[in-house]
Amino acid sequence: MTNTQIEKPKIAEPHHPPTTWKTYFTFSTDHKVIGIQYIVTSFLFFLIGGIFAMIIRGELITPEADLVDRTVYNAMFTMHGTIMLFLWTFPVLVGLANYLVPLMIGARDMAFPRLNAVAFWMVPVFGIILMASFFLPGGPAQAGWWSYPPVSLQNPTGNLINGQFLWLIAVAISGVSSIMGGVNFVTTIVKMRAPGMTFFRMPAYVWAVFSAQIIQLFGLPALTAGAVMLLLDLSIGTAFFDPAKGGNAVLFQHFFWFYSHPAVYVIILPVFGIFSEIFPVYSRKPLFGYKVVAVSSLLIAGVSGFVWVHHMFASGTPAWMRIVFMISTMFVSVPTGIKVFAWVATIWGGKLRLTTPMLFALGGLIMFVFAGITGIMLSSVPIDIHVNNTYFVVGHFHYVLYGTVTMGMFAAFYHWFPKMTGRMYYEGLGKLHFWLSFIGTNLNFLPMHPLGLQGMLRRVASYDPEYAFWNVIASIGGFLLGMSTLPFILNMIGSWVQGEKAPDNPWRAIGLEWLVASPPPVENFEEIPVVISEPYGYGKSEPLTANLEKQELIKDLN
Ligand code: HEM
Ligand SMILES: [Cu+2]
Repeated sequence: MTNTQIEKPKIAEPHHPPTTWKTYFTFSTDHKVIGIQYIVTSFLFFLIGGIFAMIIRGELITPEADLVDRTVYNAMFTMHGTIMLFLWTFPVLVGLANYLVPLMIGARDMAFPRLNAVAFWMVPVFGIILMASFFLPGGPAQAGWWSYPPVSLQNPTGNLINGQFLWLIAVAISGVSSIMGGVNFVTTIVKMRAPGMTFFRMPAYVWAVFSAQIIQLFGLPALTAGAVMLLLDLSIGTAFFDPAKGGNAVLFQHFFWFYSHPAVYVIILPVFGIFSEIFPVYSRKPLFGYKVVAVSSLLIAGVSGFVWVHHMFASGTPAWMRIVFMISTMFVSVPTGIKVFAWVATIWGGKLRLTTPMLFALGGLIMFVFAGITGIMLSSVPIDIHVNNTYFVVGHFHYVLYGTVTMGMFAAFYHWFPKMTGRMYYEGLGKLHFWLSFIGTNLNFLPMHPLGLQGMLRRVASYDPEYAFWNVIASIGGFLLGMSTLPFILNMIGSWVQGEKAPDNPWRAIGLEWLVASPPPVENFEEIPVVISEPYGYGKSEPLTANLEKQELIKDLN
């Protein structure tokens, strides 16, 4: 099929009604509406996961288990981790990619708009299924976000429909939804690019989404199959993973991590892409080493498929296998280091504008470097054997998930907010949000590293009083992070309702999405752009397209 064959029926469709707030509650097939639906839905779940985090930190502010019942504590960390990953991080990133990818490659929509809408509507469905487990006898799942058997097979109430059962159904639906998304993104990027938009003219963000979605396609079937097999073990008594019946519990860990390690790159690659878009705009310089940055995303995606056993160094894994996976894991730092170098070189000597999106991106980069260092420490077998299952690991992955991914998402929200809504956000509130988040993240998660090195285990409601000091600091940081969302919510709602009207290109950025109105019309481009140059032409006076730009505009951009 060629480009025109896919697109023709869309152009021929009759006039769409304008987008109003009601549109967001419909089965819309417009990628921009779906993008915002994903973002808003997942942000609501971010708040729920955040409330659970506050309860966890409230429990841990004293050494005794005195705030909630221990089973409630188990449910809290399990649901916190599950919601933050499956209902915040994954869907919010898919939402942003949905909004941006068609605009950035000069397409009118995704390749399969209806599939896109179905994939989105599965998110509230599995979100509600997961939350419904609070109303069952025995409450939600308690086996942690990774649901290792035999713990996850315990079923203390003896009911068929229990918290773990709903958890597994939710995760399986989430997998199906994400596979649909993967098919759609990969097809869109391969097939729907505007004339002249060659692979090496695509923004680095699109390369990152492309690489991340390829991982979804090869990895997710393993997790989804593992979840279904565990569900069968739990409900109809098969024995894939149940050691008591001759099953193999470690096999589940393979299914789980074969996807869930690459999944961290599904998460982090688009955030790397966001950094690659934001640093050039606010430094007024081209992205340093653009082609290498673009290809390194694919390389990371490739290597990510061969490192999963680093989560299983303490699962009775044979020594030779540990060494192989230790080396392959360390290799990921090569393409990743290239990117970090490229961003620093982009910022270096640039005319920096420290607006909110730039602050969030810089803060995210700093915390990513820290997370990268602790990550390399963890990839080393002797260190991991020592700190496995301690707070050191929790500290490490929160620097990734909060410090880098969530901060990167905020950078993206502020940067593309004027495009999405046609309104400007309030800079003062944005900066307040940044400083609360940056200080809160470090206060919350830095203390987890000394705690882990001293031996404090994760997933415990009570601990030895010698750990009290760092836990108090961490809880204060946690509450600060809870508060940091308030100026954000105020800013987003207030600006969307009554913010100053945004021009088409408020940041003087180069990219196809900035050549259309804010917010973009339903079909994105009245005339499909003809791309004639590489992205990030800051400081050069070449136009990006042959047909959409006015000459004065290009001069103004440099
Ligand atoms: C204010 C913000 C947050 C706080 C205070 C917080 C706190 C915590 C704590 C203390 C734990 C360990 C629980 C235990 O082992 O008993 C935990 C686990 C976890 N958190 Fe967070 N967190 C926050 C935000 C996030 C975000 C944004 C994400 C992901 C994007 C996330 C993902 C996870 C995951 C995956 C786990 C592992 C759950 C498990 O062990 O099964 N957290 N969090
Ligand atoms: Cu991993």
